[in-house]
Amino acid sequence: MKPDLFEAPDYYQLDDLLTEEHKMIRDAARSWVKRDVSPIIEKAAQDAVFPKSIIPGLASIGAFGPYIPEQYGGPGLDQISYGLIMQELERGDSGVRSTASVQSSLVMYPIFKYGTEEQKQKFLPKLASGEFMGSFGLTEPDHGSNPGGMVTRFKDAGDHVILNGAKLWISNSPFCDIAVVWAKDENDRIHGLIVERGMEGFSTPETHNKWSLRASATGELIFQDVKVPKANILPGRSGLGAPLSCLDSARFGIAWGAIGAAMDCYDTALRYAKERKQFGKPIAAFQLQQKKLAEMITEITKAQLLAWRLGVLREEGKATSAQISMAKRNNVEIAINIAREARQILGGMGITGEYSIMRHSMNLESVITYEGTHDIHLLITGLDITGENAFA
Ligand code: TGC
Ligand code: FAD
Repeated sequence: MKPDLFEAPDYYQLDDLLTEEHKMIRDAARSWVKRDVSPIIEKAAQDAVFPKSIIPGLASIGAFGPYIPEQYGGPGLDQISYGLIMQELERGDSGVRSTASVQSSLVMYPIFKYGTEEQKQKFLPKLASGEFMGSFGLTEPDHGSNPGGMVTRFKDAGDHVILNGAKLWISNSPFCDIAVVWAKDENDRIHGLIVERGMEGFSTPETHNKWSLRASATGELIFQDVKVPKANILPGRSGLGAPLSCLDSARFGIAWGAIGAAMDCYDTALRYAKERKQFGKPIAAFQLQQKKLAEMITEITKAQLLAWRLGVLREEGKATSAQISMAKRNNVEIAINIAREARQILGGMGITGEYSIMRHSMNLESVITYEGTHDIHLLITGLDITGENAFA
């Protein structure tokens, strides 16, 4: 793979909207990605392995639970810092951002928000340091967009419950130490349970043959009469709203992350277009290539503004789920379109692993599907503006 020469576009001087601390956190993440992710990520993706060697580095830049308070081992940062870290990670690879998103928003967040003090003390510091890695089990083989239909269940058995069922498409599952699993009780009420590796009847087979997110490990969570102590049930909230609130946090991170992938594709294509000559001049001099590049930077700038404003609203506790959906949907869509156009600017070279674009392009096919599909987010906006539910 070519050396990482990335220079971040900032067409509207959006850096002026950031504090010195934001810029420091972002730059630290950017340098770490250049040094520790870019040199190894192409091979990891080609080999379809998650590079576990980067786990301590992810922890060191505060990527595990950025907004978790220091008393629980987190760095206690604000929402924009969280977004900026996700942007830089996804600039490197969506799979790396995915691992951090799941750990932060889908494992640490529910424990922090809905867990007991004992659960927080037991799990959060180890998750923040990367000593423990977590996964989040919501999706099932027959219930993806409609998680409320889940059939994974648990029954009361004294001081513990007995859990049965299966989750599919679970990021980090093959190597997770714990899984935050959503399952129904005997009254059909959804609860979060912390299932620990080593519990009898719990297995995590890996899903192979992915053409997307190859540097992230995906698998199943299978529960066969697993005895889960009642002390591992998250007591703070039940019902579908509990896992969906975690998705709000993860979708917010993706709205920022997708900009990172888009920026990397744009930057690569711009540099290539200036250097590559055909018909005696740089291809950047042709109007058709300029149109592609000009549209890319316009869309990136709009996405940056959307993400920044959402970060402010979220920090103030005012962001709605529908606003988060709009940003996730828009920013992933512009990123996938930019990746496609950028690849064309590189001609044949665009399909090789010498450049990051094809990898981003394939990764974004997962990003546009997980955390709510493109269609589901459109329907969330539709419901919000019309008051009419078009899901079912
Ligand atoms: P609905 O009746 O609308 O809502 C049920 C209850 O939940 C509340 N609610 C929310 N609460 C917090 N945050 C949100 N975003 C919420 N959306 C809804 C709602 O108020 C209600 O509360 P209550 O108290 O009245 O019961 O539920 P529904 O069954 O009609 O479904 C709505 C729908 C389709 C929008 C929802 O199910 C959905 O978002 N589906 C998409 C599923 C999804 O996104 N799965 C993601 C799995 S995790 C993942 O992909 C990780 S990828 C790895 C990585 O991040 O990198
Ligand atoms: P389906 O729900 O079957 O959807 C199929 C198609 O139907 C889609 O185009 C969808 O938009 C459309 N559709 C569905 N309902 C409607 C409707 N009402 N109206 C119009 N169109 C509709 N899940 C987790 O719980 N944890 C994870 O860590 C996790 N990681 C993932 C990692 C990867 C790489 C991938 C690919 C997925 C991951 N997921 C995870 C699962 C992901 O959230 C689901 O794939 C996603 O929610 C869609 O569910 P589905 O694949 O079952 O598709």
